Amino acid sequence: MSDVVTLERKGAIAVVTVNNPPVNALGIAVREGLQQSFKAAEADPDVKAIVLVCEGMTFMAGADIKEFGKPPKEPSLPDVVNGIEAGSKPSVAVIHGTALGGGLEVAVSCHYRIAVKSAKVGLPEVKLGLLPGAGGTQRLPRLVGVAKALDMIVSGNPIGAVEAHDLGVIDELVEGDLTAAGIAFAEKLLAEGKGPRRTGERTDKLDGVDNAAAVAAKRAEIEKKMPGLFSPQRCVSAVEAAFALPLAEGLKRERELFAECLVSPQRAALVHAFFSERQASKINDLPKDTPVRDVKSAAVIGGGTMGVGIAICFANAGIPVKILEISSEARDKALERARDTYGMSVKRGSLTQDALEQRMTLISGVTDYADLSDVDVVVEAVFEDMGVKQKVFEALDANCKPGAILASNTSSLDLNAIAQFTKRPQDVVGLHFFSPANVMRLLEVVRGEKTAKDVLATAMAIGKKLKKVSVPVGVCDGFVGNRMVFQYGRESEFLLEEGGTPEQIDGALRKFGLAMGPFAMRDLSGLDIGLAIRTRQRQTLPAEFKLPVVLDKMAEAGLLGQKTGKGFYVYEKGSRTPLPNPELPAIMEAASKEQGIERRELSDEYIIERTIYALINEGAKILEEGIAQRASDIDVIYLNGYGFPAHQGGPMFYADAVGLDRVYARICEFHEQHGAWWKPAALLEKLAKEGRKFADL
Ligand code: 3H9
Repeated sequence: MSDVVTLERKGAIAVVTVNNPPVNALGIAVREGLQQSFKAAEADPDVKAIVLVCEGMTFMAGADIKEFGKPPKEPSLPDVVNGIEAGSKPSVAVIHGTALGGGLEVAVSCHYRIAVKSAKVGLPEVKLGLLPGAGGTQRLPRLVGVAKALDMIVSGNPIGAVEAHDLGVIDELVEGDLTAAGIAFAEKLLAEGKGPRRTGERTDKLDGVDNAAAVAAKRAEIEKKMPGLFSPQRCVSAVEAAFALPLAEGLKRERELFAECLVSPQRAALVHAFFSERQASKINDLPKDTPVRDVKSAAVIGGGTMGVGIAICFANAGIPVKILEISSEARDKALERARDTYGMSVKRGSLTQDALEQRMTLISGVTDYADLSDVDVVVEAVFEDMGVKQKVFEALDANCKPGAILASNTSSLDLNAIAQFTKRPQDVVGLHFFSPANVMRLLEVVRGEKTAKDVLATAMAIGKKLKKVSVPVGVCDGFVGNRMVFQYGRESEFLLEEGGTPEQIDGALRKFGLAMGPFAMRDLSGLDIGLAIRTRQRQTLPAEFKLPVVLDKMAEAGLLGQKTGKGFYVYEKGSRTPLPNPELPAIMEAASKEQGIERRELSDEYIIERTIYALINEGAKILEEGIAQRASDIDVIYLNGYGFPAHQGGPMFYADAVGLDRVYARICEFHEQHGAWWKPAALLEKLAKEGRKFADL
């Protein structure tokens, strides 16, 4: 039939097979092939039923995302699915892997669905700034009811086949050969005299239910949890049409709303985020076939919060891990900490007690480096002090087997210097986890100047095993994420001295979409880290790099963040809700006075420029120096480690969207007004003057 879709007849059953690796996305060739195959099967008098099955790792994972933004090609997916549903012969979709987005829309346009138990189904379009645009918003509510359909479509989260079976999305759970299972199911339908059963014609799940109440509740939830997002409210409007309008009109309404989403800047940003994440794992000078070392066991040095979090990541991936501590008391405490951390997941209901016990069997505690002689990878997570790191790496060098990967979780120290403490710098790499390590998805994989290629490839593979988003970075102070955040933190403090308040600055950045503003974040992590950096900078930086003084004044007043109950905000006992700190205005005024600044009104737009442009300028310097491979890698780091809003695409994508000429011009003004920190990156200047974007690099 076509290269990617084939049609075969097995007795009275036509088998349509899609084979479009890697994920059977519904690009133009698949749409054409599907339409032609179903038409041919419909026209063949010897065919009595049709089975749709996919080759490879998954059922269709959705529309081909690469086609968005390009001129549309016929047949459209809505036309294909409407044609399948209208067919006069019963059709059966056989699902394995994931049936997502357009994939599920194809499946629900078939008259019956069977799936393997491990399969997942969902409509994740909202995560790409879209809504299901090929009938999903009209057909899913007819199968599962409006409330459940709204949950699935607005969250974008898939459900497992067993739940889908309970809900009536899947008719039967099967195992073994997929095509054989599909044929057997179709033959059973024929034997029982069952014909087409069109989802679009059903109304039983829509009738007699207060659908309007479900819609109102979802709208209120979106208003609260996702303000500023473009597509979720439109998802609701589309689902509303499923019960308010006849099918044909509902489908039309869905198309209109889909078209609005398709041209929204948020869609472009979210699709950028999707592809950037996948791109980040590809390293330019590392061939795909670079060998990877075996990693069957691990160790973590240091059983503090970070070390235990890292150990939990290994245990969650099924890799046995030893935690090394300096004493048996500290070792026992680390194991207790791991159990407590898992315990919280049990309390929340995300882990069973049995799973906790099973994972704890993978975590053991040791106090002697000799016990690490057999492990494949070690991650050091001790205090950030070069002297301490030296002792650890010398001990690892003396005790670990040849070929073991020696990783450091340092967030700011020189990895090349750390590697020199061993006689095998080629085996040393940075694995920079973000706190809490068992929760945060980001992993900066730091490549030292001597790190061997297979060690780097293995480090990236470890990240994947631990379900992290791994991004390779080079060695510099703070690597990519923290080096940029220093600039952002400093500028936000300057804004306090210039007239802003924590409430206003945090509020402006939250409106921009950040999960948390800089001051709420500072209070959470404690002011000491920022203070230590400031003190170091004061001793080492040339005089033209002015520094804010507000942190020092706060420390003098004992305002160190949540742990002291007071920081930029105050916190009532046992609460993490930030409340205005009445001591702060006087402190900020004193800081302004000391810096000779007259306080003034700041607009939200100005706050965004001063903080986000500081990130962008540093990001450009990082690119210039080759510390990050590509601008989109920086975006991935910010989206996954720093709460940057995905619908803004990351700082570098945002800069491209604003226009580099505009960003550059503003940075030049800041340079004039605020001095040395704002020296524009040469790369930014060059791109702005050439009318290019970071994405063009
Ligand atoms: C939609 O359907 C709209 C419709 O409602 C209406 C239309 C009118 N297209 O993630 P992986 C690539 S919107 C193109 O690493 P995994 C991916 O870039 C769509 N390419 O694998 C990567 O390429 P490369 C709704 C796609 O096993 C490779 O496949 N659907 C697509 O970790 C492997 O991907 C979704 O949003 C695509 N749709 O996870 C589902 N999907 O190797 C999006 C993947 O060159 N996809 N690629 O880097 C996923 O969630 C995951 O890819 C999946 C597999 C779970 C399927």
